[in-house]
Parts: sequence; structure tokens; C-alpha cells
Amino acid sequence: MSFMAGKRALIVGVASDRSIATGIAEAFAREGAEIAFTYQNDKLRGRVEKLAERLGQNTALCFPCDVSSDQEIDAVFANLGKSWDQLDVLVHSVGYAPREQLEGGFTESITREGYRISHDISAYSLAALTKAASPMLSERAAILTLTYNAAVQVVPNYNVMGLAKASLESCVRFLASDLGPRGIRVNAISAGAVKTLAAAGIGGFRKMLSYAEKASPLRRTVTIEEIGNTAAFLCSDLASGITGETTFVDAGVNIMGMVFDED
Ligand code: NAD
Ligand code: 0WE
Repeated sequence: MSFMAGKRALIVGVASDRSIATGIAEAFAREGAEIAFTYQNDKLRGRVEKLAERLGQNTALCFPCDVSSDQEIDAVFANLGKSWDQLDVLVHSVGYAPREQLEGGFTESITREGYRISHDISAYSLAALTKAASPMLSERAAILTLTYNAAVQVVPNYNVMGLAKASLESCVRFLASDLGPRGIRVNAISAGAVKTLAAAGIGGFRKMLSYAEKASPLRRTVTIEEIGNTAAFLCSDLASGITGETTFVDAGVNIMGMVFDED
């Protein structure tokens, strides 16, 4: 179909072959986009460059970027600007809270530092990347982030990350309103639970996947390919009328108000 032909995209958030950002990169490449990447630190550099190579992309367009650093964010766009005059798509697929924030009761586990870090890395970083990218964003550019339904409804143990995702979803609306007059669209995908690195080691994550298999209308979990396909649509001109929106890609789990056991 190549419905992203001629689009230049920057993808932030690849850490492994299972990353949601990897599913997004695969769909973008299939639809004809040119892709640049960032990696969080040197440990991830090789993996990201390998992905760029596998997808036929220029491995020189892989830049380090810890999103807690304004200097590193600025350097990404300074470097990207040497090869690309404009950016059509920005994908933000980053989330982090200190591990101890994601276990135990909300009141017990939340700390000022946990709140600060989770909101800095998971929510402010979307605004920071968008602000830094702004001068090179093309007319009709698209920005996309990844969220989770615990922004809206309580999920045990997600704790302060739920507040950070609520902030992120609000940020999508404020950015969409602010950048809309330039033709720039800003959206989020609210993904169902997927077994990625960010999910590995989360207590009871397997239980969450099997909950989705029982509770979702489609009776299954979602794949990074399905999230990638929706991302490609939202970041293409096919979605030219959609902005400020959070689109669920969760096999329908979020629509259910109550679920009975089915043996
Ligand atoms: P992942 O671990 O593959 O990706 C998380 C990414 O965040 C990694 O690439 C990591 O390098 C990056 N990151 C963390 N701290 C960073 C920092 N300081 N600077 C730069 N990058 C940093 O996991 P994923 O599941 O693909 O997560 C991607 C996004 O999807 C996150 O926003 C997550 O909240 C969201 N999400 C995940 C699920 C799920 O079940 N896996 C569901 C809904 C939404
Ligand atoms: O957004 C996420 C995961 C976010 C995440 C994961 C980690 C693990 C490693 C943020 N910070 C960290 N910090 C680490 O040290 N998801 C939507 C996946 C997820 O995580 C959960 C979930 C689900 C679903 C945590 C508790 C409950 C449910």
C-alpha cells in the first residue's frame, strides 16, 4: 500500500525486538517511510542499529537520547537537521517509573521522587521532544505517543504510572490544540498489555495477559504488529481528520464494565 511513502519519521523507544516501537517501525518501513531512531543509552545502541539495518534504514540516523536530558534532546534534532530539512512523524514510546513504584498499595508506594521521575520520563518527555522538534516539523506532521488505560481506570500496582499516563493523555490534547493551526496532529494509542521489556519482571504480568484473554471481546491479547498498523494509520494522511485522540488497541478490554468467569 505504501501509504507512508515520502514520510520521514523519528522513533523514540526501541529497546528490543519486542518493543512496541519495533512493531511501529516495522509497519512504517513496510508502508514506505524513512526512519531515524534514538536509543536511551550505549547498552541499547547496537540493538537499535541492527533494527535500522534490518528495515533497510540509514544506521547513521540512530542517535543517543536519554529523555531526562534537555541537551541530549536538543542534540538529536541538531544532528537530524544535518540530514533532513523536515520531520513528518514523531513517535514517543517511552515510559518509566522506579520499579518500587510499581508494586504494593498506591498510598504506601508513592514518593515525591517516584512521582517526579515517572512524570518527567513518561509525560514531560513528550512535550520536551515536541518542543525541540517543533522548528523542523512539516505542515501536516503527526505526533504519536503510547498510553495505557490505567490513566483512566485503576489497575492494581500501576500506581503512580497511572497518574503519569493521565498527564501524558492531557498533554496530547494540549499539544493537539496548540499545533493544530499548523496542520500538525497529535494522538495517542492506548495499548492493551503486551509482553515487552517494560513488562518483564512486573509481578503478576502473566495474570494480566490471561485476564485480557478472558475479559476482552476478542478473547486474546494484542500484538506489536497490530499496534504498529494502527500507529502507521494515525501517522499517515489517511488519519488527516484525527487529532487529540486516544485510540484503544486492546482487543476491546476497556469497554467491559464487568466480566463473568467463563469455564
Ligand atoms: P519497552 O521496554 O520495549 O520500551 C520502553 C522504552 O522506554 C525503552 O526503549 C526504553 O529505552 C525507553 N526509556 C525508558 N526510560 C528512558 C529514558 N530516560 N530516556 C529514553 N528512553 C527511555 O516497553 P514497551 O512496552 O514497548 O513500552 C513502550 C510504551 O508503551 C511505554 O510508554 C509504555 O508505557 C507503553 N505501553 C506499554 C504496554 C505494555 O503492556 N507493554 C501497554 C500500554 C502502553
Ligand atoms: O507502561 C507499562 C510499563 C511501564 C513501566 C515498566 C517498568 C518496568 C521496569 C514503567 N517503569 C518501569 N520500571 C522498571 O524498573 N505498561 C502498560 C505495562 C504494565 O506495567 C504494569 C502493568 C502493565 C500492564 C505494572 C503494574 C501493573 C500493570
